[in-house]
Amino acid sequence: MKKILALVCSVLLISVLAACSGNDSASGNSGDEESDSNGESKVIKAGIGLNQDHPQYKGLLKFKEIVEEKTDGAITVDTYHSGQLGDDRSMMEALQLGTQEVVIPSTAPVANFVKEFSVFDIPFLFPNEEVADKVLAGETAQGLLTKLEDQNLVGLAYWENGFRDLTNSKRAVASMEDMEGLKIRTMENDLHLDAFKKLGANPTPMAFTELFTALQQGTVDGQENPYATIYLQKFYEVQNHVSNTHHIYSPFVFMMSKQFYDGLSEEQQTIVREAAVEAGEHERKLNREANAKYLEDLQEEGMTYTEITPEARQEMVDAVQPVIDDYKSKIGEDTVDAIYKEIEEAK
Ligand code: TK8
Repeated sequence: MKKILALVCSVLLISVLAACSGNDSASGNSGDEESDSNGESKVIKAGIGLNQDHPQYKGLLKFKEIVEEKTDGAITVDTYHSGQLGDDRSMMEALQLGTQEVVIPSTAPVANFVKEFSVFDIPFLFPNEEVADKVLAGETAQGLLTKLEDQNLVGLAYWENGFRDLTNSKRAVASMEDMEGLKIRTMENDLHLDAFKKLGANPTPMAFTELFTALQQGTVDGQENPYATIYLQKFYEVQNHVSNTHHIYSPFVFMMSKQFYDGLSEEQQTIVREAAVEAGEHERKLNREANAKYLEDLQEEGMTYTEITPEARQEMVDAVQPVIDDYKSKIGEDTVDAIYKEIEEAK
């Protein structure tokens, strides 16, 4: 009897010891750090909200390729699309907690963490992509990337979402009048909300991960995104009308968890920073080709396309000006003035 009891106790003891050692590796952080200093591989968990067909995901695969090649596998990148890891905001919070390493959100939700990023969400700010490229490579925009460090985030590069265009299931929109009362989903950004209210719509802030279902169920009538997103996310299945409002140019911000970034060697920090920029150029090229191509495909899928006349667009520009004036101080006068100056210089 005693022998059996002793045997049972020793088996129990061994399994408890084994379980304790498993926990360490599960949390991954501390264990990895020790092993990291010994040169074992590090894993970047990178998530986006768009699906695997979108240029943003192709760009992320390019980032993976460059990082894994240049670090000889010392850093590997696990990629997740279609909001598998959450929406833009929740993924940024995961970076702050150190449970995820990379996310590439639009600037609109980023403004909830660093208010100055709302400067990029001023309606009708950029006249075209060329000017946007120059300004995003400029002093003020690059300076804003460093501001993310106050939030335990590291901004490595700007990628492109693109000019946003309005779609809806109710009626063709040729002017502000046609927008009257339309329930429009916006990103989680107060400036977007107030601008659409000024345009006469009835806006609702919502995470991208909830958008398709909300359109399908009629919770909202419409939304606004670049043509590539409208097509590749199959919004044509739940929307009937598209107009080239081009009301906002949305950049993406490629960002990394500061905790993870600070744990890298200097050489590895340079590699991930340069890879984010190079993969961003690749993404931007694919994204422009996609936005140019998919407007036609949307019409082939049965959506009606309405061209906004210069007069109708000017009416919208004038209507939102009071909102822009109001947000100048909220965003930060210096940042807004600097960006407007750089836009003039870039034209
Ligand atoms: C995807 C979003 C999306 C954005 C939006 O995560 O929320 O409408 O345009 O691209 O970042």
